[in-house]
Amino acid sequence: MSDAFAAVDLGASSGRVVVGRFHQGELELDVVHRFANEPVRVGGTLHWDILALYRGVVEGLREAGPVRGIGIDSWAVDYGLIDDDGALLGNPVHYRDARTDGIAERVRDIYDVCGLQTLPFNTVYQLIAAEPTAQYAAAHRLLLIPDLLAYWLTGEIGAEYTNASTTGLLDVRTREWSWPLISELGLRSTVLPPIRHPGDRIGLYEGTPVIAVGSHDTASAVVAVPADGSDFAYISCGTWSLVGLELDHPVLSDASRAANFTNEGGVDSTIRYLRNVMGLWPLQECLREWGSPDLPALLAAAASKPELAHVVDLDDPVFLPPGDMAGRLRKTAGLPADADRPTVVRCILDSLALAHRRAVRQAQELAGRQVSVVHLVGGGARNELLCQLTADACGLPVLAGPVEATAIGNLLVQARAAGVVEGGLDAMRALVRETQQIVRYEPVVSTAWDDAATRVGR
Ligand code: ADP
Ligand code: LRH
Repeated sequence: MSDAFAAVDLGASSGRVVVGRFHQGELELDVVHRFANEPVRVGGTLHWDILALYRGVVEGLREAGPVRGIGIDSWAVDYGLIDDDGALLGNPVHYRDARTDGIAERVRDIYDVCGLQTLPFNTVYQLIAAEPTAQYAAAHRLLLIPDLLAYWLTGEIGAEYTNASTTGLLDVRTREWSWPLISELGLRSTVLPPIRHPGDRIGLYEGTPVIAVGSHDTASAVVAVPADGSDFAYISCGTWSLVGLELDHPVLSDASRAANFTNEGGVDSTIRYLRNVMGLWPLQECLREWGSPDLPALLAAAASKPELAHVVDLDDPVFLPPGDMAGRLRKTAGLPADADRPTVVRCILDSLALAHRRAVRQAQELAGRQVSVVHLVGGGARNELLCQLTADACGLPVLAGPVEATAIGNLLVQARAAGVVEGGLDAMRALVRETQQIVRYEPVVSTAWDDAATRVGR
């Protein structure tokens, strides 16, 4: 088994189990299992297919063979409720479901407590939506998605800190559940399990230790940003683009609140100061509608379209829910109904690069920090056009990769807990730099990006 560990990484678009082997300063990755993550609409509500995901996890762990540890991460904010017997109450609801529409507007501003960007689907708003239901009344515990899967594997209950920091119910200063806020909102404190931290041992699955990692996928991705030093911005680019900086302390100023920047908890007591940008979700949705055409061919065709001819403000919540994405884009961008697919794709990528630029600039202003490079990790690092456009838009070099940063961050935290890797974030990042492929994109500076920013009014 040598020094092998298994990372279970569930993204909103797919799941995978990755085995990482650490040997004499090398890290060899093997994606042993990939599986689809396909939400299901039942009775008007959009759900995750949690049992299909669990099957993918178990099959992947079987493929992984003997390992020294297992770590689980997934997208944030969503949860399952279990009853007194430990049985799951209903299928976890997808954060893009409409049940939280209008809830955030009804609740007092809680930025001073949790330091989070107001997103309609933050757990706190989902719980307020669920509060009148029989299911919530019957709930014994709330388990965030990675904690639910870890519970099924080990029988142990807990709430991993980095993911708990996305709920809106954690106090950003004390890093504990905010009991006063929970009671003020009329939520039941007993459903929230004790907090555990990356590196803690959760329990055993068939004799193998399950280790808490940065179970929020973005927290694990940030661990594996191959930065040298601290003057970098990161973009964790997949279904979402999480764009920001790594800080020692939260920024809770009025300007930060107004710009809707978030202070999420990171590995090793860092703060992930970032903004959720719509990411590759609009592209994913268009591809789904179009019957999954070949992506590289479509991107090549989009690359030959004129730059910045059509841009939209991708942060507009109109793009949040699933369905008829190309139609919404054409309408917002003022594109003719018969605009071809490469034109729509080009509009998405130009607009995404513009949104990246805005968030990178705002993060620096709000945190009072200057960066010299932008690291782009996740599936988006495979999109050469997007990486180049992001460099051009930001006027900064983009270092793209690793694609599987989240799984690598997950593996590194486990390996460190087992004593196989030593040191802090700097040491872990040096290992990523030395062992993974990273591509550099130099910016082509142009005032066209300033004009485009003016056109979308941001
Ligand atoms: P998540 O973790 O949110 O599910 P990923 O980090 O796996 O997302 O990234 C998925 C995205 O990666 C897809 O939406 C797609 O746009 C991009 N991607 C995947 N493969 C390619 C490819 N061959 N070329 C360009 N982009 C790709
Ligand atoms: C990315 C992510 C992001 C959250 C969103 C719900 O996968 O975890 O950090 O805001 O999903």
